[in-house]
Amino acid sequence: MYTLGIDSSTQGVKALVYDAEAGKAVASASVNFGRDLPEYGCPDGFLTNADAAVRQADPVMWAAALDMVLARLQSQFDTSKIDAIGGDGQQHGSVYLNGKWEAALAGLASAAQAPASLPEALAGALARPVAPIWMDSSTHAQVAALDARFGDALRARTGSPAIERFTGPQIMKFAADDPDAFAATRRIHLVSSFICSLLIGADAPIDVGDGAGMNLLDLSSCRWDEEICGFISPALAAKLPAVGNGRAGALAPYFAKYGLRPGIPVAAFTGDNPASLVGVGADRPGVAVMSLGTSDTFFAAMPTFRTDPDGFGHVFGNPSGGFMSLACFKNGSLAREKVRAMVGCGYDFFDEGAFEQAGGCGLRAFPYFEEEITPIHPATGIEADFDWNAASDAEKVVSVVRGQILNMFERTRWIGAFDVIRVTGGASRSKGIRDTIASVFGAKVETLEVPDSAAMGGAILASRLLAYSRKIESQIGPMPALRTGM
Ligand code: XUL
Repeated sequence: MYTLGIDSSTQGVKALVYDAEAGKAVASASVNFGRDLPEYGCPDGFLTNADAAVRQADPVMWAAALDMVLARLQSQFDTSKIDAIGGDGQQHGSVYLNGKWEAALAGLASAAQAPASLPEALAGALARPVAPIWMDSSTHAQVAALDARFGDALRARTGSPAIERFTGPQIMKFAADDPDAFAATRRIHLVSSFICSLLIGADAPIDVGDGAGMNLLDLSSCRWDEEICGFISPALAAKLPAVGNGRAGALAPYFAKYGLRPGIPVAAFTGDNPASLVGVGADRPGVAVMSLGTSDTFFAAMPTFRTDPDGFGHVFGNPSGGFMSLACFKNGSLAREKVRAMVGCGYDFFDEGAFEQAGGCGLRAFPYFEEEITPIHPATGIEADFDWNAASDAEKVVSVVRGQILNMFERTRWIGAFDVIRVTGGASRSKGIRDTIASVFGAKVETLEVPDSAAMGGAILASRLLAYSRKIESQIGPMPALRTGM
């Protein structure tokens, strides 16, 4: 049984084929927005904007990347062998579709009138040409309004306080800034449910893992919170898709051009972090995961609902049932890349050499190139507690990594103490970073052979869906109950 996991992330899209019997990936393909789709003007995954708080992407680029990654996959794997599809998207980002969206989906679902490409299918169907992504922090006013109205109840109901990048405040800002375009919006999707909708040629549900990143979902009932939605806009509820995990629909005929079999089941897509939780095998309590990507995230499965008393962390749905905790640090890999460019060194030095030279220096520096979210801190550049300019290259590298990991330790104590931390994402290749994590957290650090943990999680969710529908549940453990809401 082969399943496909698709990860639509900040900087690109990955497609991974998973052999469920062997429990491993057998093929993969990727597309990088900056390198492969430069015509969309998003070298790091977002459009340049004079306002550093505004981070938006072109959703058509995500669709074009889906076409491209499936074509690439087809050139190296017999895609007709794939039996089910699952996947994920970068969290919080939102796509605004108008009245033509339904026809666009119908085109993908019809073998007769299939469009030439996904961007062609989407032509004229966007109510808003841009999609705000998780890096956006331009919604201070909306966060303040939600705080004033709901206070702690927001955290108790949705798992997070009002947060700038979360979709609810983003929708509220759009409704205020462009009421006409908001009125023309028929459907609002997350990145995950948008990609899943294209695949099934119908509106896909928003899953509980990703839906929890909106400030709109009541986690106890898994339904949209009518009061919060109504406060954001009385017109909002009708624009949201259903909430639901499990099967989203069947693969649309359009995708036959990539050798895939139309009709195979597609699981509801989730957020990249909930997908990674599944992909690294940490969807049962006991193990924490550190994902070192564009953002650095720290998360773990959580059996009982508990929120961060300091208000920086979040609770999301765990696609395997129950909840997961998460803390997200915006200055992750892009910040490390900036420091590497400042020092002018290669990965050998950044990942290991610097730590051999200055590992015990005890210095700390915090890289605030982007406005930080955990904790909230303005984009001030490097903040060091020593003379940065007089420091050696090795001290610069080591102090920044130490600063990042110490901050992570401090801000994740509410989640609990862990004996084992599984490290994933590009930067997990660095021995220096792994050793720093082990000493700061006092934990055993495990790396995984799964570099694409989110895509892997999507593929695993697809394989569970398939196994469930084939009634072999007893061989793989219980499937989470299907949860659907408004
Ligand atoms: C999580 C978050 C990021 C994005 C992109 O809250 O904002 O981790 O999911 O990876």
